[in-house]
Amino acid sequence: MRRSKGPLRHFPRALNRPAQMALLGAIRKVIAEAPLYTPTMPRSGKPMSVRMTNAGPLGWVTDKERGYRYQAMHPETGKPWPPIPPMLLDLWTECAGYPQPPEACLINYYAGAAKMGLHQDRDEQDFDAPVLSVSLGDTGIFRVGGTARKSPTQSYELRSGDVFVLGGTDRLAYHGIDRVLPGTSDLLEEGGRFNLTLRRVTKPD
Ligand code: MD3
Ligand code: FE
Repeated sequence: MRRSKGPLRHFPRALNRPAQMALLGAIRKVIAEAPLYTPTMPRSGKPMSVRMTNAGPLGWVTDKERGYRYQAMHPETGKPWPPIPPMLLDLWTECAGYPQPPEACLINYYAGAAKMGLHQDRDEQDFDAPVLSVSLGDTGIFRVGGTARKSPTQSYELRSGDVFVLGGTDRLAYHGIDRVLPGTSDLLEEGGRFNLTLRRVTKPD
């Protein structure tokens, strides 16, 4: 059994269908300005199977030469990231329990066999702030462990409209997406899964 030192909170179907459709519309507008791109791993240059973009003052990016980092510009267009959709800022206010607004919204898109290996999110300066995740589209099999790579893990199905908040010591838990179950949602006409994560990056002073 995994021991959660918490708080890790799952809000199944926090967003109803109309809210999911509205959020999807907002995300499509972000992607029209800041297209999904294929990130590459530091040093190896191996492409990730997940495509990404961001909204907000800062965005998480990675490439072979400069590795994992936050930056204000899209790596391919050189333009600033579009603003975080107001719906997501409202969701943060309701669910995150953190006084400052998020600075980054990472948008992950999983098509086909895309997955994300077990990792920790530690490119932020502020680990006191939680990470808030929203899933849209096909169900993702999410695995979360402890703060050591070898800790036992627990799996959750992240369905369309689910909100997950990771705070406290779980903020540094290893986690990943084993796979996405095709045909489990009709929200996206093209199929696949979007995951949006809202994050603080800098330490508030
Ligand atoms: C647990 N994304 O973008 S979201 C990521 O579904 C990422 O795309 C996954 O892991 C996805 O870094 C999982 C749920 C999540 C997000 C952040 C976390 C779980 C987390 C941070 C710490 C611990
Ligand atoms: Fe992560």
